[in-house]
Amino acid sequence: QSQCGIPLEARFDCYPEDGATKEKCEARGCCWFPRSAQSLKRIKRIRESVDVSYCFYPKNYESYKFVNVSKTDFGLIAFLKRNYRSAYPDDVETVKMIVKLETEDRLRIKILDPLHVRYEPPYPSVPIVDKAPTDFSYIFKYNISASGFKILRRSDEAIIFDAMNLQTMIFADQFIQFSSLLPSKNIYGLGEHRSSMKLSTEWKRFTMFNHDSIPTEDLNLYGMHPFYMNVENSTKAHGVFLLNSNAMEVILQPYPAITYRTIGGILDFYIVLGPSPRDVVRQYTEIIGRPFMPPYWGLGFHLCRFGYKTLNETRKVMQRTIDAGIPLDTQWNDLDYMNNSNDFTYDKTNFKNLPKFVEELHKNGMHYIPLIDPGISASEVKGSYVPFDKGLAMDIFVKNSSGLPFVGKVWNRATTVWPDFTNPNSVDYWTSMLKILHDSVQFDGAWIDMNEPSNFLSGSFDGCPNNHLEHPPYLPAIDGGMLFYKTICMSANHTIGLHYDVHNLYGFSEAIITNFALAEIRGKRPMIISRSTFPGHGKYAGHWSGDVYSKWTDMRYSIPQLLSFSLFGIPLMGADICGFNGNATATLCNRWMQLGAFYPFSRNHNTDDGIEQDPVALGPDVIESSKKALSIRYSMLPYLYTLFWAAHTRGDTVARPLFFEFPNDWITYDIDKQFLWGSALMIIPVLTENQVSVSCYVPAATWYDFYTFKMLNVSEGKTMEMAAPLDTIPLLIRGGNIIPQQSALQTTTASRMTKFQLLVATNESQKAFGELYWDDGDSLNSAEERKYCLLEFTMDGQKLTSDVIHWGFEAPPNLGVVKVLGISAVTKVYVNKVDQPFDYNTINKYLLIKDLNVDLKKPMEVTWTY
Ligand code: MIG
Repeated sequence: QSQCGIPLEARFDCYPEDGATKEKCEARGCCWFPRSAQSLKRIKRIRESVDVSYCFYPKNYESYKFVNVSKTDFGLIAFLKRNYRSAYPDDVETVKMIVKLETEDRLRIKILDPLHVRYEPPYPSVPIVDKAPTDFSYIFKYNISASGFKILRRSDEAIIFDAMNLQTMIFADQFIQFSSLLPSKNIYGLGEHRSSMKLSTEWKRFTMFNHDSIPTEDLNLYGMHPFYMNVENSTKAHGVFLLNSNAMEVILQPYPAITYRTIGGILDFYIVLGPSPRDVVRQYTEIIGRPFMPPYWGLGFHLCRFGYKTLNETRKVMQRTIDAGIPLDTQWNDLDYMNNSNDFTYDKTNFKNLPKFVEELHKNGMHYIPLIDPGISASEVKGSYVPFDKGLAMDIFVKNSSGLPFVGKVWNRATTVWPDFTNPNSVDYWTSMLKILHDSVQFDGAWIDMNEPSNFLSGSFDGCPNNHLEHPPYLPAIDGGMLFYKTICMSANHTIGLHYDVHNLYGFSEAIITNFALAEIRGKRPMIISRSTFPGHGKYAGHWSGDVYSKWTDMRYSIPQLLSFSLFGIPLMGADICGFNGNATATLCNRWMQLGAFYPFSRNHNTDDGIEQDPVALGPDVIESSKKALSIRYSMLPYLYTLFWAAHTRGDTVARPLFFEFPNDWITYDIDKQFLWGSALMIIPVLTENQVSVSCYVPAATWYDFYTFKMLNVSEGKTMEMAAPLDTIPLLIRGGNIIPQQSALQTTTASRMTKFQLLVATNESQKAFGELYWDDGDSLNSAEERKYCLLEFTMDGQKLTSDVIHWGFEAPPNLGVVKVLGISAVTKVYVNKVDQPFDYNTINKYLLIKDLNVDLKKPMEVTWTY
């Protein structure tokens, strides 16, 4: 009994399934302490949430203990043996632990079955390290007479991962459990979920099993990201990634501690040491792959809806948007364009002139993206539908356990089959299918939906076989209460493994193949937005947050969602602006268009059974704020594009939580109603109805109001009320940054031809810095092949200069305007030593130099006197 005296917050659940009793608990060798009737009621009410378990592991519970440890060049290899059985079938008696100190800032700990090959995801393709590092920012500690290990940060000896007592570790065939104590409650990540950005440690369960469901708190959603970042009490940050693709749940409890439960594969942890949040994301994307470079036009505004029904309707909505002067780059179509909802076809009646329409878009510098579903109809007349016939001939479809194509149902297809994107021939298959459509409709990107994969049936027409894969001994708390709920059977087969193991990789594998196919077909940069995701996805595609409601709360939660995907290395992200399900009101859409103008991926889209919600449909107020906010976006595109380049090449984030820039200000750790673009722009959206001001937190720095350029000198972080008239989203520029801008025109194609402007926001020491990355916006591998220009801008005292770091591509437009904020009254200005007329605003204290025409190829210099 003395072994059971454990404080509540440190109790690890020994009976995660339903139906625990004293007898069953003690049979597991665990402690039984029922709690009051009241807490019992609470547990019942919140079904999906967990609580302190009645049944928990005692202090001396020994699962695996070291039997042998040998040092290697890279770390060590150990064997651990289990003393007695767990409650789950097929315990692995002896496990092997490989500790590899991979780089100065990264170590990898793999725990596996030395005698049997178990499933390991083939992608993301992680770096192979063959040179042992000589210096480490961490210490790996173990105690051979005990069982586990600890990882410490070398600089301050902070314990960042403490599994010293592998008390709760279980390694059975279909149940693997692992717990660790964590250094602080500042935990972020663990997607895809709807939650605040900083995750709750109040016995919170995060289930990961890719699933098509309306984003709801506590549900497993479209993607899986078993990665978290933790900011320690010292303000240093580290990250932990568990590379495993099986259905999983992760529990956070108040100690704070984490418990992973996965029902297959192996344990393969990557731990990165930061120490800044920015370093953590860089180190994480070094493992999983850096984000792809989107085409320039992909950063424009996108218009879409389900239910246009005809091309005329599509054209009408697009045209009224353009006529209203709202910037727009890309028109989308949902299922409507297809013939009978069949991929790679178009409706020759209602979308008769689709090929011509797309040609016209191109002539106007615009682009077109259609929806593509992975499910292929298996019920067309034989010989009439190439995607099915050819897929059969190429043996490309996912197979059921009897070796025939697995059959389910999606849309009005009587029967549906799914390509296996892990089949090496799927590249050829998918490329030739996309090409069939592209030969007539020259689309520019792909919107890949339903790739969880989503199925209208649970399994096939007769369900799924009754076996241990479909009904594992432990079921993580997934929506629908069974693994094959609204998806493919777990015992279906893919080239690289069972659906049981690869389910969570389906969307990711489709994104990879679609990326290859589009590059091949178009010879240009692919623009892909996918609903389902997995670590490494950002290297190939972006993401949108699925079927959110047209509600204020959904708009509010889109921000933590966006910021979490920044952490996951998927910066090209956004929610359906104005919401997908339900009907948007004008007041909601007014504010959502303003916020959505600052989603890295900015698209208005909604369901076929909602009212129209394109900005014009909702009236003059929405038109005005859309125009205003999107014009700001378009004027900022050179900056946004440069941020994407920094993400692509350095692993930086684009949309950024405040704590990335202000890690020493702990108040920022909880902030997820405002966010930043890079280091320079703070976005403060209005998230409640009928408000014309918004309360926000402004960390200590020099800031400038975006609209007036008035300086806000914040010496200590504080909460402030910002005016937010209906047509305005509050924005602040942070001193110390130089932002390259252009004029906002109707499309990005037109905007990118306009002269550059530099917005110089001076900091307290009269300094500022900025970069401009510029390429043709659409070629493959521009960054890799050095077909770009890279400029650096530096302001120091009374001087602003530009440096040409690389000039490898046709010139960017000349510089036309320079604004310098936050300086004293100027008496004279020289541009490249030539006297220059200027304006100085004495009220808001900024310098404005207009009508310049400076070639950026040569270093430039602007100086002034006071
Ligand atoms: O609702 O293709 O999330 O954006 O409009 C099920 C129709 C299928 C789900 C996507 C949504 C899209 C819709 N699709």
